[in-house]
Amino acid sequence: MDFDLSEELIAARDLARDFAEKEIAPTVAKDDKERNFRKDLVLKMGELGFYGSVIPERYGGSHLGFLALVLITEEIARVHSAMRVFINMQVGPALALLQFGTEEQKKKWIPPLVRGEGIGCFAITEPEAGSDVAAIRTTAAKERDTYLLNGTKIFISNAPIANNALIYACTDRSQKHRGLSAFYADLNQPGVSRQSLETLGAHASPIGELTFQNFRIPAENLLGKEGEGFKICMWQLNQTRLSCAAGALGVARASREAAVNYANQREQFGQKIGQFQMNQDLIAQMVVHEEAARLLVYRAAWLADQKKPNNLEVSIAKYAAAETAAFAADAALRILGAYGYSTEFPVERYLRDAKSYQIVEGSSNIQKLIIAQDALGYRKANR
Ligand code: GRA
Repeated sequence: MDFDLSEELIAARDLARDFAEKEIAPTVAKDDKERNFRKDLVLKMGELGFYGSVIPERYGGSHLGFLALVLITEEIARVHSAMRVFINMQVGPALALLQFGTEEQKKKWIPPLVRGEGIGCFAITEPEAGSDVAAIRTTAAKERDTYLLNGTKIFISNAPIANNALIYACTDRSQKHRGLSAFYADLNQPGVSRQSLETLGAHASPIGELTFQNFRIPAENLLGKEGEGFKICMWQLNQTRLSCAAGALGVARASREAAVNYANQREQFGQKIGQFQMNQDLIAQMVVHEEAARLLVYRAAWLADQKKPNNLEVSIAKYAAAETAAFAADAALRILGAYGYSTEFPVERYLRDAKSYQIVEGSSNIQKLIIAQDALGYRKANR
């Protein structure tokens, strides 16, 4: 077992840290408050290679691997959780294309995603299909050389601004999950309408609805075969869950750092509040949960880099990191008291952003279901 990071990985991590501290941090409070979409920063992250670490060089990536992806994501999320969502929106579709696309599809769509020029998203969730992916109702009817899409997707990150989308829709409703198919589509076409939504956290990450009304997609945009959509979706979620777990880790770390800094400065009853054991209890728990989550996230990424199955390990990592982020942000707020509750300081943002990790990319309950069913021998997670 080797816990050392290679020089290459350290360089990737430090580049992301430096970028986050110098370019994201100065305006984070304003961007959060004003719900700003920072296209300039999204593009810069592309220029710096943050979307290409798991993509081969021939499609514009650096092929550094999944460990690089999680290191970069953690650094970005530590400074502004909303900004790490863009990494997931570029990397998720790019990886699905890489795994299931034709050579033509890969050449056409992956390089713009890696550069951050073609802003991506993935459209799974619907008003009646959240945790239950097989309940997707959006239809894709084949008409000669096109598919006609009808339906509504909701809570789609990047929906208000994305150029392209990886869309999951039913090509055969009677086949339930086996009747789902995946499509890669240009969203700037007739038949697509967008509606922004406001959420508790991740304010600088636009989110919304996508409604398709006779939205025509060329048949060549089908990813994989008809009926493979559920399989592609589960595969894709396994990648994007990992990236999301790394984001949660960043929020947990930011919360712990804020709590420690404050506890070392603030004096009450004649001493630094770090001297009080009730605060030490919270800080010790934050440290332990964060370290445990980090090891789990790194292990899941390492398995991906070894090309070994990691669905179970990703679910464990995502669950641990999401719960850790929520715990750590809450604990930081308790330690900072009114300064934590105040919108003048970042801890209330950590708490708002942390809550998203218990919901997105498969809620904590869905991860527990996957983990417990594997442990009980009902359904293997790694298959
Ligand atoms: O028997 P079969 O041949 O029909 O195959 C079954 C199974 O073997 C079938 O699918 C297969 N399968 C898989 N194959 C490969 C299932 N899981 C996998 C896998 N991992 N790899 C049906 O399987 P099933 O277990 O009976 O399916 P189910 O009970 O209908 O659903 C399973 C489950 C609950 C895990 C699934 O629906 C799920 O993961 N739900 C959570 C949905 C989710 O994560 N949504 C995320 C939305 S996107 C998002 O949040 C964006 C956030 C952006 C950001 O912040 O980063």
